[in-house]
Amino acid sequence: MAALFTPFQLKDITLRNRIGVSPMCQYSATDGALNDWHLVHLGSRAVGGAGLVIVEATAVAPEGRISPEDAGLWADAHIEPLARVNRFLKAHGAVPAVQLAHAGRKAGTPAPWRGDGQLADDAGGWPTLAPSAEAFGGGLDKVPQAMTPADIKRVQQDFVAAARRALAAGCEWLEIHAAHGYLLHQFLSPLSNHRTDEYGGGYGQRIRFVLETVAAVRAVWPERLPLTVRLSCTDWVEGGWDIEDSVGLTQCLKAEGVDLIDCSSGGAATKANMIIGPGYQVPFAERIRREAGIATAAVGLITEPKQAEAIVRDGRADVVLLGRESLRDAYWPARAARELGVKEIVPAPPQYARAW
Ligand code: FNR
Ligand code: 531
Repeated sequence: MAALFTPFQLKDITLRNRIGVSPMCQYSATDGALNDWHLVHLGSRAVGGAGLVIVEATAVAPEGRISPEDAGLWADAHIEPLARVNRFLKAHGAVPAVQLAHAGRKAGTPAPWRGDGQLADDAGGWPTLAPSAEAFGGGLDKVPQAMTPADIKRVQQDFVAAARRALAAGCEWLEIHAAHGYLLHQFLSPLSNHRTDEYGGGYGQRIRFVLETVAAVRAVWPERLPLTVRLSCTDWVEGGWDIEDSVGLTQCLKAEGVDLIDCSSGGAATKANMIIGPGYQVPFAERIRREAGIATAAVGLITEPKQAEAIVRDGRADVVLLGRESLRDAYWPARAARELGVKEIVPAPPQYARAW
């Protein structure tokens, strides 16, 4: 039996298999609202057999958008467009999930095909926020405002309000984005957090914002539904955030009621010594799973069925998330089932039965 196609239960939610679609910005929302593009883009991956479909980084506040066209859950008007997508995902066997995000100092950039750098405040951009008044660099040169205690409380409440909206929209799995150099990661990493108050300085202070935000979200997110966190397990920079920091944080997150860690890396600095290759981040998922005793998702250049099968079979992660491979092949799970000899596990929609 292929481990990749065994169900996975987390709290009251069961994935039909171990394959998830990694959250991927589509830069296609209108004032934060999803539309037909998202329905077809995400819906086709549920039809393709994914057990979990995670909607892209969804901004908890307008100033937290990476691009003006980011998805959002900062307003009640965002609920129904997301609910429409969730209904289709669920109807086709995938667990609907969303990733809540705030871009911090990396906010206000055009979609990759529309330009680079950061949009000027008077040209579609906006003033940005961060733990410290330090620009990311590398073309993202806007100096953010260092967040005041009031800003910190407001953004934490924005995450809580967005979680409530995600629940109202029918999401059954919630991921908090604390990776890729965005706001929560900016607080975690010593490369970006140079505060001198209780949210900065030592490790215990730098993790406070994330722990408080997660605890506040956990308090409104039903106990029966999975709450997960995506971490950049390492900054790939000497003196930056590293895997040992991630193991320690995971133990604190577990105590706050987090059910799974989604193990990514990078994004905190313009220059990082990333070692990239097939499954290059799987060791992080493996280490966190074993040392912190929590479920993990592995992501990063997972492209082949046998590769994905081995990750789950060998207990290196509980779920594998596909990013770009899923963009190349929405029906990857169905293909993987055929290649692994469990074709019957991913039933074709009746409309396609004669082809699968
Ligand atoms: C991404 N990625 C990403 N990550 C995240 O946490 N939230 C997001 O919204 C996005 N958006 C996004 C858009 C696009 C177009 C790409 C290609 C990637 C990162 C993605 O989820 C994944 O972690 C990486 O792409 C590595 O996995 P793959 O692509 O090697 O399978
Ligand atoms: C690329 C990226 C992956 C891993 C580390 C840093 C950057 N992604 C990140 C995405 C946006 C699109 C580019 C998000 O995490 C929202």
